[in-house]
Amino acid sequence: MGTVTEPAVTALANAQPQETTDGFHLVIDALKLNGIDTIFGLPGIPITDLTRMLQAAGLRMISFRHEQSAGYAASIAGYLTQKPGICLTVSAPGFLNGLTALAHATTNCFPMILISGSSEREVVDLQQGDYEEMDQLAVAKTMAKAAFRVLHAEDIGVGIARAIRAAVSGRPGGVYLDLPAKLFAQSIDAATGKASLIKVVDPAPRQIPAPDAVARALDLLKGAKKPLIVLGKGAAYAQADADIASLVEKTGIPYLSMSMAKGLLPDTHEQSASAARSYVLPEADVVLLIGARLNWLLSHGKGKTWGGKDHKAWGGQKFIQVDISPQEADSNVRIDAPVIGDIGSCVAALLAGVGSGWQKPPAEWTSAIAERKNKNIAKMAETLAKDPSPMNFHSALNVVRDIVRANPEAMLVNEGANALDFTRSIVDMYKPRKRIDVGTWGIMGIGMGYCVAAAVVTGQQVIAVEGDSAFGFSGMEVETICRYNLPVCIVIMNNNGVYRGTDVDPTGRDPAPTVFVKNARYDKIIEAFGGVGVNATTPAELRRAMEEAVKSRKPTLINAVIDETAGTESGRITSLNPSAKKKA
Ligand code: ADP
Ligand code: TZD
Ligand code: MG
Repeated sequence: MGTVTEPAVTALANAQPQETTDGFHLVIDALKLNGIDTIFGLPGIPITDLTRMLQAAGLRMISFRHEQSAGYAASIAGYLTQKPGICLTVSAPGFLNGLTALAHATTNCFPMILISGSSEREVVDLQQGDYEEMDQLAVAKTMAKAAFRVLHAEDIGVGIARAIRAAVSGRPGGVYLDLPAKLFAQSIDAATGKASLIKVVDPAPRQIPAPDAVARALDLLKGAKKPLIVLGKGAAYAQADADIASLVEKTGIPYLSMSMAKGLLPDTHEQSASAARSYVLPEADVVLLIGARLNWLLSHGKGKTWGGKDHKAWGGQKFIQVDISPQEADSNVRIDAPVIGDIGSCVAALLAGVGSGWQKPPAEWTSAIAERKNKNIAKMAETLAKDPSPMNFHSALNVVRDIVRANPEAMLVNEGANALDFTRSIVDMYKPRKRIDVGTWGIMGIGMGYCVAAAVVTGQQVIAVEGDSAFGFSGMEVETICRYNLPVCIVIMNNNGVYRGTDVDPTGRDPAPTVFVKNARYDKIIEAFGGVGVNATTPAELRRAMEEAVKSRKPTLINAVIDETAGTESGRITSLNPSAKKKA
């Protein structure tokens, strides 16, 4: 600057088209800048062009048949990668279809961002009846960890940065980002646009626990006669696998893995107390919780499960809780030693305090556990060895157990009631973050979305064990699996219904609410899309089909015919089911 500005030259410069960018490109550039490489979604107004442009820009755009599956895929992608999983939907109904998954992500502490296009603000706010009109931001707020809307192209960088930080920092959760239709076409100067983008620095900052909190926890643990460690999916999420394994092994303390923490240490580990769960919970005197909440899945830390006299009474345990959320402690029972921070930092600090001279737990405790455990394992082996006709859950899952043992890198997706509970207890996991399931809500419908995400994110073989009811919630995504040619082997435990297939309508008019078409051939569904369908009526047929699926990596659906009388009402959680007292 500072030289003489000759009028003719200035005019020429002004005549040159100024380089511009628009909302579409800024959204894509902001996501790319932050290392987002995969989007799960479903196109339509106003985001159709965005989906095309994302793909053209080199991001992976995985297009689903229903937003709920896209949302579940995004949520579990977040869990597996520690980067927010992105779900992209259209307005009102598309947004609402994605919202269940957003709430699910928040509930499970998975980082996810639901990005929805929305209709014209001034029309929506005056409720003048726009195309797909809805105040999406207001609706999302109640179910998300945070919710934002961007109105101006210049703010896209900030909007996406805030969404990423909110999703992954502290306790992870679901974040909603509202992008109105008009934003996408807004054009601004390209350099201004570029300068407005933010590459988020340290999106999930470590949170170091206070040394006195760590010392308090170690003191408590040292004095324990019957210590127990409980590993939850927060521990799996944290990716501090080596330190967690060291802590368990150096202290010699028996441990339980919550469902999605299975495999953090191999389920066959000698310190695993899973096969003696009902013995260790009431007996333990000090319990170290790592990334596990004392919610319904742990009977709220009290009641008979924990040795309390009745369902409200506390047992005698003292609790140490390692968690990133300071509000989690005391949510259900007293936490004597909260250790607040990220699990990586907390476990490292505990490990440093444990050192090398740690006194292992008394042999009376560990041998009493081993005795129960061995007895239960032997009993289970007997049941698994039986070969009834038709197959039951045990004889079918004995096959799945072998296939997973032979393929420890494979991802295991699991939903249903009996199909879930039996799989959890029968199929051992060997590596961290390989088992993904119904999570905190016990939700049905995650199945095919999780399969797609697991295959896309990890590139590994996916094995899904699905109740026939559970499968129905997302079954159409079998087309998605075939379209992207993903290495997914779906095994449907077909017992003709919800829990079992034996109910009848006492009036004789309709099918009972819990039963489906008898002897349905789910394997035919995948054949419509070019996948491999197999009807398996024996463990040998199931084994052959699973081995072939894993070898070929072809999309495969196996209809495993299970005795319709084999299941129990609500699987393992029958006690939570209010049953009618009045008898007819
Ligand atoms: P589970 O269902 O396996 O018992 P929960 O979902 O109940 O596990 O608990 C997970 C816990 O882990 C949550 O309380 C959450 O705040 C915590 N958490 C998640 N990620 C981290 C992390 N990186 N560091 C510390 N705590 C975490
Ligand atoms: N809807 C949603 C979204 N989540 C739920 N958990 C349920 C309904 C209720 N539900 C369960 O809790 S398990 C289940 C339902 C409908 C299905 C059980 O039948 P299944 O499994 O065929 O999947 P089993 O092997 O027959 O028990
Ligand atoms: Mg069933």
